[in-house]
Amino acid sequence: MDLREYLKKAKEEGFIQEVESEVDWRLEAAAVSSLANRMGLPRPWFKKVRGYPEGYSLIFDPLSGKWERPWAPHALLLGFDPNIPYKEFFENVAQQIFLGGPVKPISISSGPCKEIVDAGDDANVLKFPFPLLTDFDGGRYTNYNVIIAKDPDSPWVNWSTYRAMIHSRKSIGMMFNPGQQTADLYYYKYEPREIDMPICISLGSDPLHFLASCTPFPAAISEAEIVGGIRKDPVKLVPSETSDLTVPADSEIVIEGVIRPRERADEGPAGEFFGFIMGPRSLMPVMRVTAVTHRENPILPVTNCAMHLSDCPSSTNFMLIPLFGFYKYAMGMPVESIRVPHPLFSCASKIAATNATSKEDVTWLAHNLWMTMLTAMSFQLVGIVDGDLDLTDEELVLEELMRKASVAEDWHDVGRAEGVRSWYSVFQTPQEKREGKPTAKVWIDGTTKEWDENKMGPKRCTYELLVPDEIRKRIDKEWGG
Ligand SMILES: Cc1cc2nc3c(=O)[nH]c(=O)nc-3n(C[C@H](O)[C@H](O)[C@H](O)COP(=O)(O)O)c2cc1C
Ligand SMILES: [Mn+2]
Repeated sequence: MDLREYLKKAKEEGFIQEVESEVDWRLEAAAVSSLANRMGLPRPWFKKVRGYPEGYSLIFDPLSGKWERPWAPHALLLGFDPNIPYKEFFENVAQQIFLGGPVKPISISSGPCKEIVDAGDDANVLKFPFPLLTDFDGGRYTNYNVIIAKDPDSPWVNWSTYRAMIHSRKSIGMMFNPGQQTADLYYYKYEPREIDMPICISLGSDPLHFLASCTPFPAAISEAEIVGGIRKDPVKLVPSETSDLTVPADSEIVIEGVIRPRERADEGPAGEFFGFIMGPRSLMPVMRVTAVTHRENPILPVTNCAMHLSDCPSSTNFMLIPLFGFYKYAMGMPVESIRVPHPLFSCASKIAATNATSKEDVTWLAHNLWMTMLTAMSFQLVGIVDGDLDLTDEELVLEELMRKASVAEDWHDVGRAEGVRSWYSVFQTPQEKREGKPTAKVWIDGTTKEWDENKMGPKRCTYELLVPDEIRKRIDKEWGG
């Protein structure tokens, strides 16, 4: 499925709406999209951007949907009924990844992304309406991207999503954080060897490419092969114009270039999905643009991540799918479902449902849930609840965590003394980071495995349980229930 096909379906489902009135890429487009994010309204697809030709459009957060069911657009994208229950969707995709196996991409000679080719002097990224998202941002950004780079020592091609700031027609500041895979290919391989790193930014191919690119799969795993496995259909790649890299044939826009050794320029700050402006402005590697290719009437995707329900928290939730599959299918852990319940906590919290029956198993699961870089860096709460709980019932989940768990027994401090102190530790201000203040993280055991109903009464107070049948019937009749 390409972006256009998805947008057509998403429009029918009410996830997006076309906006014909002209909008300014300077803050105005993002402001309108913020309101749509806040209210869970269809996300705007701006068809006319000031100063840009007819047909150059800008789509915000195409995969966010409504607050109650933010996974529905993902389900639509993957060919499920968008009304599919969360747990079923989640489990299905995990099975496709872990039981279906990877499918290698295929190379074809050309595709829609080559409809217009601008190389050399003609290459100009300002041809596209990259928006200025917040009043604090250091520049115009691309963040809804698939960044393609190759390991110089093996056939591995990595796809990743990093924010990148447009400097000028042919220069882009890449946010390369050490520890991230393409960043590491540059810092540990290309730069020490004093060679240029070829790089491509693909924008607006199948949105599943984006979801795979922002999911932290292990090094040497090909995101393109994962996508092929989920789709049961190989990704189609075409050669880039100026390097050996291949790019998704269905991309709306491809920006090609190189990152030279020892070159740095400004990047940041930018509004981030943790809910604050992440800076400071710092020196980051620079992509020198060598070519730009695109479809006729290119659609530029972007996420407005600093506030509310954007594609950032929804993709963060997607990232848990392979983790869940790993726990369940590779390690046989008793985990039923995992969710970032963003209507409650945005990206700061992960909740897992488990049928574990011992304190040890719950602890084992909780500790494993911290063991991904993204969680260690940017989450501050892991909650564990009973396996029969529906994690999309946020009110119930919160009740379980806040009322069933004892602060003395079930709240566990993680790493207060040894907390991660990278600049990625989002719950520290820049000042606190400089001063080396520790982070605090907590996990809560909200499971009721030790709850003895004979002694303590029912575990959960529901209307159905507390109000006898005959009274309920009478209420229904007399009070119009
Ligand atoms: C919209 C968006 C923007 C992101 N920007 C960055 C970024 O600027 N730097 C970064 O290190 N990770 C960023 N991430 C997270 C990475 O995409 C994620 O960690 C992914 O695993 C990186 O790919 P890699 O594992 O192949 O390095 C972003 C994620 C999303 C959804
Ligand atoms: Mn990767």
